Amino acid sequence: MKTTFKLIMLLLSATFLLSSCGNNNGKSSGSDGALRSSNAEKVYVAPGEHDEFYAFMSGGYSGNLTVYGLPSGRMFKEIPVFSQFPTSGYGYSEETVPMLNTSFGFVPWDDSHHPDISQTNGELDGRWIFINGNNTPRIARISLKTFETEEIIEVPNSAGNHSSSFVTENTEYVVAGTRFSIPVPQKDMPISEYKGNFKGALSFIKVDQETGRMAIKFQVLMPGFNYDLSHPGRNKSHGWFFFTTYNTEEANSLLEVNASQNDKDFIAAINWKKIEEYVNNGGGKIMPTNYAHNVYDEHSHSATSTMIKEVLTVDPTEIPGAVYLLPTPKSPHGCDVDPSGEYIIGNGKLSADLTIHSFTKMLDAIENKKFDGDAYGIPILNFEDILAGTVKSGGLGPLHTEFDDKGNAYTTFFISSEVVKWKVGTWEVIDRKPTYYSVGHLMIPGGNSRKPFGKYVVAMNKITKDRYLPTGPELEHSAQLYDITGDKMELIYDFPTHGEPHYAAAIPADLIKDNSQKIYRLDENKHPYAVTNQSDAKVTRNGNEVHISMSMIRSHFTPDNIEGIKVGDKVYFHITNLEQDFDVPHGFAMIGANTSEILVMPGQTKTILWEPKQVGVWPFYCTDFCSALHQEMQGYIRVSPKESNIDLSWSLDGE
Ligand code: K7E
Ligand code: CUA
Repeated sequence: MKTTFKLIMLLLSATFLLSSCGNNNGKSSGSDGALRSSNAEKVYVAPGEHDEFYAFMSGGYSGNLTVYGLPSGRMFKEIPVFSQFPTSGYGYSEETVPMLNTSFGFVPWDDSHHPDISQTNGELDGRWIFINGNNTPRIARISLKTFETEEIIEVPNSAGNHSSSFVTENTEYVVAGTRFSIPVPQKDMPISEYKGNFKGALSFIKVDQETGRMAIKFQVLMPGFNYDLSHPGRNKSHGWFFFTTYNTEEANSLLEVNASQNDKDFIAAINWKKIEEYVNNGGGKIMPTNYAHNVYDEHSHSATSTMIKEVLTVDPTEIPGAVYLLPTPKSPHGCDVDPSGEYIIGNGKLSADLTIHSFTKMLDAIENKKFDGDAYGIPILNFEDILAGTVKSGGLGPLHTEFDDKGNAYTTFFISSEVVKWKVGTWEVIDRKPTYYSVGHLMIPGGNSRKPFGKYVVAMNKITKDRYLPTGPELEHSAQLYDITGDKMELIYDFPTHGEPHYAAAIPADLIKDNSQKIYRLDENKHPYAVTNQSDAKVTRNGNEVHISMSMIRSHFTPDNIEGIKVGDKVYFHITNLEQDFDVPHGFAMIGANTSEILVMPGQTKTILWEPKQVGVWPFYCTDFCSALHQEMQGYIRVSPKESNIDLSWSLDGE
């Protein structure tokens, strides 16, 4: 790094130090080192240079996924997933409306918590990223080539799709577990009869290795607990999946008291390979149901939604050896598996300690049939038989754990607001650092795989308060970046995040950036209304439906004058961007349209519906500043009364 830059950073940080004197709310003591110039260098990515990692942060109640660079904390993109997004027209354009179809109809929002990047042999492979929709249970798959949502599958028999979406180590499955148990199938019954009658469905969704297409292979119908989080076994425990449960009391009211009665709840260990074998041999029961499967095609630039009418369910008690319950104190939240696959960590959120189960001991106990009773026919193992160790941390409210590549684990503590670093195997606490404030998940690039990249940990905090300039009562959440290359963690940066990121997933940029798509090729455009040559632009009428096949290029629309439209028409603008250069989108906006604008990428076709309500001559324009003559990129539509007999006509420059 240039010495002048070092000098500037030194001066800057010195002023920073001075100006924060007496105004540090005890949050920036010298010991955390965050104000040292060497730390400024660690996060500084010079103009024109690129970050080392992509970080994908769940959008929480924004329903989307945001992309950041690490270490800079710069936000690159918001990828619309479950929510309508006027920035691109996602969920407004005719082509993308089907993506948000569900068995409840069009649902333009969700609550997304846990992104997970596809893996091969337990290592991140950069093909896709999956994320869950919590509220109206759905799983989405996003291409890491186009950074667009390619597929959304609804999950039937589920409610509060929270222990989702995590992938097995060759992306054989993406797994989705229900948080709320419900009647399966749904029916009208008294809520007070919950206990013993509701079920918790754990869904195993098969992923096609070529196309990424998802299909629900089977659902395991578990007892009516709450299934909170999950993680796959890996390495030696590949073939198993682990789910934390709470409310094993099966309370249906005032859960804060009634679901905290049992000293221990469970981690459910699911041998999915065994169940897969069982269903491949004809096991399981087909249940009628109804759920949406929505797929976006990158060549027709269009999505289709198909309703699927049945799902294969399995009763775990009918498959010997398929499911066991591991007692875990105390209302566990996070459920994490170390890179070796040997240790399963339960973060009892009402406990101070972490419980670590041993996979080897679990298998021994199963083999020797050392059970401590059962729950609805599912064997419960003995806590002591499977315990690998306990981390006595002294923290409060453990939530989530991630791993580095040096045999360390990092756990967040919500109540005591800190990240605690501990040694896997000896369970000793090595370091602890405060977070500002009240951390939920944390994330290490690849920290949920066989091969973590242990350079940074990102803490995702729930409370922001005084970390940034105030923006009224509503503040964005705050992420904090720690350098974890040394023995002690060092807080090096804060950056605001959008929505409420719960979990995140990050990957070295090298595994993605060279595959990133730059344009859509016009010669591959299969959209039925595509105009690949501007002389093909046309307007057709079919009753009161008018289809305008329009093209756009710097800096005009073809056509840009259209007459013969009438009040009461349904006017579809199908617009193709003829550009074939990277990063030259054009937008399209029509006065009075009850949708959003659309942003059309080079080579792409998008459609927006406009229903003219008033007679007159109405303008449209390009929304993206695309050239020096962007303001000239406009046109007019003449709208005549319903009964008028003006013929359809269209032109560009009188032609
Ligand atoms: Cu802990 Cu939804 Cu993973 Cu939030 S969850 S923190
Ligand atoms: Cu095209 Cu502005």
